[in-house]
Amino acid sequence: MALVFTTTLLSFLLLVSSLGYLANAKTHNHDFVVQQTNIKRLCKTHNSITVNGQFPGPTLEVNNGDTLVIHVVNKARYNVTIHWHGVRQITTGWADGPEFITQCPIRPGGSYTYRFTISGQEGTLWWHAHSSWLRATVYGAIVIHPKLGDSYPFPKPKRDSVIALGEWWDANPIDVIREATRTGAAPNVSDAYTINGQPGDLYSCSSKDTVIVPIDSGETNLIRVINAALNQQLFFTIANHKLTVVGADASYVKPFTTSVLMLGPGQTTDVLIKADQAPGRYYIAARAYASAQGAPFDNTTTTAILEYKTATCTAAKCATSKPIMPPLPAYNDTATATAFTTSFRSPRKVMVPTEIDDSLFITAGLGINQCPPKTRARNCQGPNGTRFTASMNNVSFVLPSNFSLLQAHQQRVPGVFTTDFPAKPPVKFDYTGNVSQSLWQPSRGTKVYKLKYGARVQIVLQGTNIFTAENHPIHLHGYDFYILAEGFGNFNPKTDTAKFNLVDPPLRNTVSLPVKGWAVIRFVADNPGAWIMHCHLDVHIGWGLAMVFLVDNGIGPMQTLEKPPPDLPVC
Ligand SMILES: *[C@@H]1O[C@H](CO)[C@@H](O)[C@H](O)[C@H]1NC(C)=O
Ligand SMILES: *[C@@H]1O[C@H](CO)[C@@H](O)[C@H](O)[C@H]1NC(C)=O
Ligand SMILES: *[C@@H]1O[C@H](CO)[C@@H](O)[C@H](O)[C@H]1NC(C)=O
Ligand SMILES: *[C@@H]1O[C@H](CO)[C@@H](O)[C@H](O)[C@H]1NC(C)=O
Ligand SMILES: *[C@@H]1O[C@H](CO)[C@@H](O)[C@H](O)[C@H]1NC(C)=O
Ligand SMILES: *[C@@H]1O[C@H](CO)[C@@H](O)[C@H](O)[C@H]1NC(C)=O
Ligand SMILES: *[C@@H]1O[C@H](CO)[C@@H](O)[C@H](O)[C@H]1NC(C)=O
Ligand SMILES: *[C@@H]1O[C@H](CO)[C@@H](O)[C@H](O)[C@H]1NC(C)=O
Ligand SMILES: [Cu+2]
Repeated sequence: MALVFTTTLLSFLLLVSSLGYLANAKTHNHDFVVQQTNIKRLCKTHNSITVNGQFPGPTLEVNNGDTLVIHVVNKARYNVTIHWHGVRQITTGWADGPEFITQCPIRPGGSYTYRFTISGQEGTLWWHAHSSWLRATVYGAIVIHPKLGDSYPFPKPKRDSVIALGEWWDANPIDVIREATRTGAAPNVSDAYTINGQPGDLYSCSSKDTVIVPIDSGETNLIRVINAALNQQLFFTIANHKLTVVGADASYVKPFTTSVLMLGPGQTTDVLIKADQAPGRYYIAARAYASAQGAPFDNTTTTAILEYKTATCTAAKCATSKPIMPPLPAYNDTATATAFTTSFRSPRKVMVPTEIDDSLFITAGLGINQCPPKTRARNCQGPNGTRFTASMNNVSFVLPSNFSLLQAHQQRVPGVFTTDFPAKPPVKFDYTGNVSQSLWQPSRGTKVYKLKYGARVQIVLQGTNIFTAENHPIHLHGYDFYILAEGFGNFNPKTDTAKFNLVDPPLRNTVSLPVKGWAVIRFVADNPGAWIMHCHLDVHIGWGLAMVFLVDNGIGPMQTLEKPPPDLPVC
């Protein structure tokens, strides 16, 4: 009797509290009009693609638990889709956004409404176009505050600022990628990096628009850093100020203090900054972490200004002073990048899957395709008359063109993909040694790896030295994963398994795969759908550095992919 009473009371209390929670959760409606907009940067005006004429696009500000309904209208001349980077999209896979994976593109003149709920995520995420190179100008922040009534796991910051790092071409980015696709060569590198869309004082015609980040003496502020650059890992620092990292990819982390951050494209890092310096102006700066030896990269530096708004620091005294410039690590400073990426821990002990159902070993790296005889030389401008490519487990991923993978999966359309993505490399070799050129040419395919609902998955990601080794920011859609360990050289199960952090590993959606190294991640496949895992350098995804997990439905509506929305774009 007593037990029955207790459980009834308990479920009543649970019902009341979940109703209370539902009452607090809000639905935010937004219209995103993708359109051409004149934007002047580096002394020249370009007709760029933006959302609502804004660059960067609008910031979406929500509380954990809220629902977003975003009506996207495509008034531009390109196909477009929007991806909500890092949002788990549990059972709402149709709203994830990568073109030809979860939907066909929204064609010029078309529209699509994305509906999804933010659940259990707090911190900073972002949204961006997931079609060709449109995300160069089509991106914005997603700021997720704690649920109403909940607090941050640190004292409430006085101010909250977003810093989105971007990459600017003094050209149409779509022309840049189309030219590279035609020639087979690497695409032109960018001409500037940007902070909230502005290159800053070190570039021509830019100083008058340099972004100012306000701070007042004594206060502690939250800065949400997003790497929205297309193709470049970036170091980030603020002159004379320590940064206390408190979150990444919309999960809190055990706080640690550093003077420099390194973010791969796709990653976010939330930091607290205390105004404990003499009132004045301090540069916020970012420039490349370029891990590939000898490859060209944009070696410029973007800046914004951290400006004290103190009474004693009036316009006359401070606002005209030259900001202090911080030192930045050398472009190839892998030691600093590694010291940073290995400092992350979850705030407390977490439930890491210990038994594994699907154990994968996936190589990730570049390749080159020999040009078949009779191919025109102008289409073979890669190294020594080849074309650049890239692969995972020697499969260079090819996007379908007549169905999205999720549609093909759901409607059982044959001939769109095969389910034979290999769980291990087809050939074992010294991945980080001097790789024989006979192994440099991957095969092509639209191959997926099937997972049962609830499967516990481990992936050893292994970088290769094929053509050139480099750091790859590997991003998984639909999931956050624990990063158990990372290291250099070839992963060795005999010695490296002992290094796994099974206690408090960080939870991320993008892992920085070390140059000539490996990383191990684990997740539970508790979200049905078609989820792409890819390098977040757009130049590499275009070359095929991607694969897709197809995750089955489980039991009941909470474990089943919703029906496709009626306005889902079809090919
Ligand atoms: C790429 O760079 C080359 C060399 O500077 C230039 O001639 C070409 O026009 C650029 N391509 C695009 C699409 O901007
Ligand atoms: C950037 O690279 C160019 C050549 O591409 C070189 O002339 C210049 O000195 C480099 N700048 C820096 C700051 O390294
Ligand atoms: C980094 O680059 C400098 C020259 O710019 C070179 O002397 C040094 O050996 C490089 N370090 C590494 C680790 O590649
Ligand atoms: C290109 O050719 C040169 C000379 O034959 C050779 O030394 C080099 O290894 C080749 N590079 C590639 C990427 O094939
Ligand atoms: C979709 O495209 C693939 C590859 O071009 C082709 O093999 C398949 O038959 C097409 N499927 C349908 C239903 O048109
Ligand atoms: C890599 O192997 C090739 C072919 O075996 C050889 O020609 C080359 O010298 C080697 N390079 C290095 C750096 O060992
Ligand atoms: C990849 O597959 C191609 C084609 O089958 C083969 O020539 C090449 O050696 C393979 N490379 C690796 C690294 O497995
Ligand atoms: C735009 O998307 C459609 C499918 O919806 C596709 O057939 C077409 O090739 C795409 N256009 C470009 C330029 O990619
Ligand atoms: Cu990559």
